[in-house]
Amino acid sequence: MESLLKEWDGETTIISYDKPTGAWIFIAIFSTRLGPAAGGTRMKLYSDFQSALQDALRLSEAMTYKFALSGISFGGGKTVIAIPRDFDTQSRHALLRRYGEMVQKLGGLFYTGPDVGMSSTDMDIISETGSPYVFGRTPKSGGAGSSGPATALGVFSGMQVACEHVFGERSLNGRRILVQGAGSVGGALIEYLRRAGAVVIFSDVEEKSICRFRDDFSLQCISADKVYSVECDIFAPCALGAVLNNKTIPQLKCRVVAGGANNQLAEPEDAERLRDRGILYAPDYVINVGGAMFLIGMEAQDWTQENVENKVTEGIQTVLQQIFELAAAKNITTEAAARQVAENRLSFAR
Ligand code: PPY
Repeated sequence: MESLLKEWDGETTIISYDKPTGAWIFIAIFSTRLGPAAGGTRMKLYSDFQSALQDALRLSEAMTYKFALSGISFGGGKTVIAIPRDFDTQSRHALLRRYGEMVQKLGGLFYTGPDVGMSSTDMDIISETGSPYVFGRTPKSGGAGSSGPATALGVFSGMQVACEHVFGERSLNGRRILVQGAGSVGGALIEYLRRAGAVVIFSDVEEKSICRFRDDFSLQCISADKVYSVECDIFAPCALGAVLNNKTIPQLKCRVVAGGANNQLAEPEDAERLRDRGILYAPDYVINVGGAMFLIGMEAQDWTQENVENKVTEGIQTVLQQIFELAAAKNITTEAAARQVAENRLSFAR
């Protein structure tokens, strides 16, 4: 744990052990240079304490770049709630309320919202004690609801720019696109892609999503063991993190990776592995910012749905274009280019 924290370049990490449930809570605040830190709360089972902490630290850094690149005046943070193996779901409500109290005590240093393992209903509960520092409540409770469709719109828009860069045209018509994870982001993305005339194939482990897209939409469903080796134009990871690694990258048969999941690269070297294979990678924190823009825009900036859609589309396309051009001009990876643009904006704000 000591080395993880020593090597991390962020500002503050708050670690709390929730005795009644045995859950660990990590609130990582990477940067408040552009404003109070904001980022979702992720709740899941981790193999160990270290990997939970590491997830929080890395995700909070990505949030910092995400806001810097999208022009939203927030810093980057993230919470991981690592539940124990024998977690009693009955105790979930009380745990979320205690977590809300922690957020409340931070007094506006950190704002949160949903992430993996969290729903708008969970945000309602956290908000009972954590208000007004909670984004993404249900519309019934005054929130903007699910951010999945806005994230998907951003990924869709980013794919068009990636296609222009690689194939010379923005259109996704006829492109073969593999969506990994057909949940709230992947599912909405599939709908955008189908409307644009793309040939969509997908993979998922949830029976409900498989039934919906394979049986009702007649899409080809790829089994989990083949997902990295299927031939396609674009691979869109919309589920797990670390799916781009030294095992999977050599198998890929795509020209572009562009998806909604956070932390897609297992380690920094994977950006080079992708480039060496001639695959254009749209950095995750650039292309998946639509959800955060939606929640913050609708709930804190008085944007309309139409404002959100325009800003998500234009914002992501402009920045992504700039990053692809910089990467090509300087012969660096798109990940390095994104970092340069983000760091530049961060230092400018200082
Ligand atoms: C993410 O985009 O990864 C998030 O965590 C979304 C978010 C960001 C800020 C507030 C609420 C949710």
